[in-house]
Amino acid sequence: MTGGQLDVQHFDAVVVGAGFAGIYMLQKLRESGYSIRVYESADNVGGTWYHNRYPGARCDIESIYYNYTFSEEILNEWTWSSRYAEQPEILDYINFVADKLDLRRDIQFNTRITTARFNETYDFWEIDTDAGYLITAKYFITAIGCLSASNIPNMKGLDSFKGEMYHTGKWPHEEVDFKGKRVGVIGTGSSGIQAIPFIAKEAGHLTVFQRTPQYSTPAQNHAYDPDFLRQIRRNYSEIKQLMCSSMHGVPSFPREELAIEVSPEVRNQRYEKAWQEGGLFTMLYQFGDLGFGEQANETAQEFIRAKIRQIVRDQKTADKLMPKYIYGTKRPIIDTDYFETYNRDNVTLVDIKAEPIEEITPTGLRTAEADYELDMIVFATGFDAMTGPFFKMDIRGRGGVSLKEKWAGGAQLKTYLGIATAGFPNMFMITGPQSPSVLSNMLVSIEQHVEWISDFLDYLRKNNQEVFEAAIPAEEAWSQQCREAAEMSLLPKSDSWYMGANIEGKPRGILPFIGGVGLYRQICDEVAAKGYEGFLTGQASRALHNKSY
Ligand code: N01
Repeated sequence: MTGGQLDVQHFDAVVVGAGFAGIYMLQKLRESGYSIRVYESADNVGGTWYHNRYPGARCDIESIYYNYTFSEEILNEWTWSSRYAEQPEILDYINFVADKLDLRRDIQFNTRITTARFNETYDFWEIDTDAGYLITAKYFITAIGCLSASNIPNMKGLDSFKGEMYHTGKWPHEEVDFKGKRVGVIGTGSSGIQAIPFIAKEAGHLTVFQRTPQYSTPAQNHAYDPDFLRQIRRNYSEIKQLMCSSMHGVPSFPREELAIEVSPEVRNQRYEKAWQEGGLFTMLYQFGDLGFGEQANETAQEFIRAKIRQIVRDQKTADKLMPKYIYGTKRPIIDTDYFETYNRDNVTLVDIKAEPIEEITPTGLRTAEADYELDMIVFATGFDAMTGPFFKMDIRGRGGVSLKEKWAGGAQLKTYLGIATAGFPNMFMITGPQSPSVLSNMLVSIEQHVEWISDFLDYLRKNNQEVFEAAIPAEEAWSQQCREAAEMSLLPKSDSWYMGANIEGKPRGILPFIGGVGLYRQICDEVAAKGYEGFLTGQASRALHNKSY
C-alpha cells in the first residue's frame, strides 16, 4: 500500500504456469514487446515435469519429437540420451531453455493465482495471488497443463492412515525410501504402470490394487545413437512438417489397410512387429480401422491379452490382468517390464473390482475380502483432467459468472477451439479442453497454440482492438463438432479420463478434440485467415493505464 492506495502491478499479459506452455508464451510475447509476467506456484519451471517425479517417470512420446521446435539453435544444442527421456532429463531440458532465453526474470515463483475476475468497466482482468496482492492484466492466459489437478479418491478413513502417503502427480522432492517396506499402489494407469516395476525392486512387499486391467505394450526404450540424432537434426524441418500435419503430433500415420480385411497371419505379423518396435501409437497405427471398428479392435486386444498370458507365469494373476475394454479408448500405455513384475515373489495383485476397497485404516487398507497391512500407500489415481486445473482458481467472467458454474454441475463443456470461452473476454487457454492437447504430442499442440495466440494479439494490436471474446454461435458450433467427432470414434464407449468418467460427479463428455492436430491446425489457420472468425473484437471501454485504486 502507498498513500492509502493498493499497489497494483499492470501487465499486458499474465500467464499462469511455468511449464512448457507458459515459458514459450513468455518468450513469444516478450519478443513482440508486450509486458508479461508468469506466475508459478512451484519454486521452479517445469509444470507437469516438476511435479511428476515418481520413480520410473518418463515421457511416452519419443524424446526427439518431445521438444520445442521453434528455435533451431535450441534443437541443435540439446542432445537427448534415450528414446524415452526420464523425468529428470526433461526437467533439465526445460531449465536449459529457461536459462538460455533468460526467462526467469519475468517469472514469479512460489506464487499461486487464486482468483481472476474480468472487470467489465475497464475491460481488464483483476488477479489475486496467495501472496496477497493484486495484479491487473489486459490478457489472462492459462498455461496450467491438462493433467495438473491430482485426484485422490475420497476413500473412507483416508486421514486415519499412519504411514506414508503419496500421489504420483505430487511426488516429493526428497527421496522416498521403499526399502523393506510394505507398499500399496492404487491405480494402474500410465503413472502406476511406470512406477510399479521400480517400487517392486526396492520394496519388501508391493501390493497393487487394480480396478481396471490395462493394455500396455513394451516401450522398447534404448540409448540414442549419435549418428541417428545427426540424421534427425539434418531432416528436422521435414519431420516437423509431418508432426504438424499428423493425427497425434508424431511423424507417423495409421496405415489405410483394414484389420478385418487381412488374414489372421498378416494381422499377427503386424502386431508382433509393433510389439517389438515399441512406441505409443505403433500398435494402433497398424490398421486404419482399429480406432473405429470394434471387430477390428478386438484383434489387437486379443494379441495383447495373449502376450500378457505368455509373460505372467501365475495364471490366476494373469487372469486378473486381462484387459477387456476397447484398446485405445483409454490412453495407450507403454512400459518397461510391467507384466514381468508380477513374476516377482514380493508382488501381489488385488482385483478391487472383485474385492472393493472399503476403507483406509490406520495401518493399511481394508477390502471387502481382507485387511492389507501397509507402511506406505502410493496413489497413482490420476487427475481431474483438462477442466480440473481451471477449477483450482476462481475465474469469473462477465456478470461475475464463474468458469466452474459455466462448465461444471452437469453443464455441457463449451469452448471455441479450446482456446477461448464465451463470457470470458481476453482470456486464452493454452491447450484447453476441446483442443487436441492430451491426444497429441503436447509440445506440438503447445507450440501451435502459443504461436496462434501470439498472432491473434498482434492482429488485435495492429487493428487497434483491445478486447476479444468468443462468440456464442461459434462456441456452440465448435463444441457440437467436438462431440460429433467423438461419437464417430470408439472413445465414448469406455470410462476414461478423456470422458471425464474418472471423477465422481464430473459431467460425462469428451474433453479433447479428437480430429487430430493436422486438421485442428488447418481449422485454426482458417479462422485466423478470415480475420479471426467467430471472435468478437472491440476497443476497451477506457484507457487501461490511467486507472488508479
Ligand atoms: O492416471 P489414470 P495416470 N479406486 O487416470 C485408478 C499422462 N501420463 O496418472 O482405470 C481405485 O490413467 C484408475 O482405475 P480405472 C497420460 O496421458 C503420461 O496413470 O479408472 N482405483 C486407473 O487405474 C495418462 O493417461 C505419462 O478403473 C482408482 C488409475 O487409478 C495420464 O497422464 C506418465 C480410483 C488412474 O489412471 C493419467 O495417467 C504418466 C479409485 N477411486 C501419466 N480412481 C507419460 O509417460 C482411479 N483409479 C508421459
